Amino acid sequence: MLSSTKILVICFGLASLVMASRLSASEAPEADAQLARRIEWFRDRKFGFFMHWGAYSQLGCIESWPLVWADRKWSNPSLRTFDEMLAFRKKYWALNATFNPTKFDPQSWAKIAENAGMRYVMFTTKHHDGFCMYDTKQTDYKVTGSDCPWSKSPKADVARAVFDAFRQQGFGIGAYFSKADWHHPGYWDPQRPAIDRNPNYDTSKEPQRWEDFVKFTHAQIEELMSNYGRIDILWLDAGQVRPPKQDIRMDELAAMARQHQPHLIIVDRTAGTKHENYRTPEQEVPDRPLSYPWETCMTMGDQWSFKPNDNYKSTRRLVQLLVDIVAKGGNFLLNVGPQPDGDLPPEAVKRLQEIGKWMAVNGEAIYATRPIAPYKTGRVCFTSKGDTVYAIYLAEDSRNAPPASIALPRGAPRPKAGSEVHLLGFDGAMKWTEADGGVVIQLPEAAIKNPPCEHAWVVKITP
Ligand code: FHN
Repeated sequence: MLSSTKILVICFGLASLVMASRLSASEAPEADAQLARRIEWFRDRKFGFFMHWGAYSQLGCIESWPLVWADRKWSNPSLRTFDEMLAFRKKYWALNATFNPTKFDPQSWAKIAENAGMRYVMFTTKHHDGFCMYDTKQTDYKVTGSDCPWSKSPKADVARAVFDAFRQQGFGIGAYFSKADWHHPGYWDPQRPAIDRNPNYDTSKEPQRWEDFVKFTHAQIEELMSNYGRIDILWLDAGQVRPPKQDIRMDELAAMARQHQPHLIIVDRTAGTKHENYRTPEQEVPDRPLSYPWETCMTMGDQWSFKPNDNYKSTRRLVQLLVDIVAKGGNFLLNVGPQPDGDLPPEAVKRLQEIGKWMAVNGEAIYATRPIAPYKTGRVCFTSKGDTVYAIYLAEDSRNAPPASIALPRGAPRPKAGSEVHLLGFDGAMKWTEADGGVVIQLPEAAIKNPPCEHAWVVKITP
């Protein structure tokens, strides 16, 4: 009789293969197998560092969206007239002429992220505003452009500096790229009013204008796939860019990208096509495990880009989010917006350091684990690695030490005669007793008096 866990693992495996086959049905079977392997690589990494960094960081405003008249209520609420919008756009488009992050030190970013327990990075090579944080030959609106003060720096090609520094620390490398580009005349024609996030002309009536934009986009992706070393994930944002009105020819783009990067994971977000190799719930955690690979992307503060005095989530909240997501089989892509001077905000760094303390004790319950039913019961989340099970108790807000005991109810994974039961970060086996079809695990007095970590405590059950 197959246990519910084994049934789930088989279902997930089949779902992944279905996803892989849907992903690349038109390619050779080995391409499907390669992608399935890469998805498992991704799922093992669990915890990623997302950074939204661009010329907009100088304003401390939301990234790109303050440019959009139809979205001004949430992105630029002080605007009253379209003339004010045009004046704001003039100021925003000129931010490239003052971007000069003299404290930019990607090696220190990579060290901070590594110490936090993060294992892959996702960096904004170009957001919707079209400002390129890499040395593209397709436009002068770029950080290496002669009108940008930072272009004089040896680290002017910011994306290269970030990718090289994080790759040196053993990180997976993710390139965020916006398919929409509000600075390009093939998307927003500067001769016509731009009202919303979409092209401001009828692409079916001006096919050559749209074709110029498609070619520009493919050329930029080809630069990123050819000139920046090994890229593991191409994360394409701006889901409105899709057929029929905004057909960017994803089949062609994906085939080209994989010619340069054969192992590439492509995330054509919200497209629902074979080019969405994993799904990306944003600012939310699904309430149950999903039958396909997924990653929650979430801001540490209120917004993706740098915001002065941002309202960062507590370390306890962030640790417990990570546990909740991983127990449901997902990855956690946590975003911090670097400051315009190139430093990471100190309050964000403090949280990353504290998360790192927790991961140093409990990382084995996170990395390369897979879900196990019932995933979460009460305050206990479960992860598994082979026959080993981790029961992770999430501290109540008022609690700063492990509880005297942890109950694993009937049906939850449990120790059996001969199992070893340990608290991660604390030497010595723990005692457990049968209770109502489940078990109650007693925590040692010494561990309660001197907890191995804060925020969540991990019971490791080895058969
Ligand atoms: O519009 C973008 C937004 O600015 C940000 O980049 C997020 C990050 O996932 N993606 C889009 C909104 O879904």
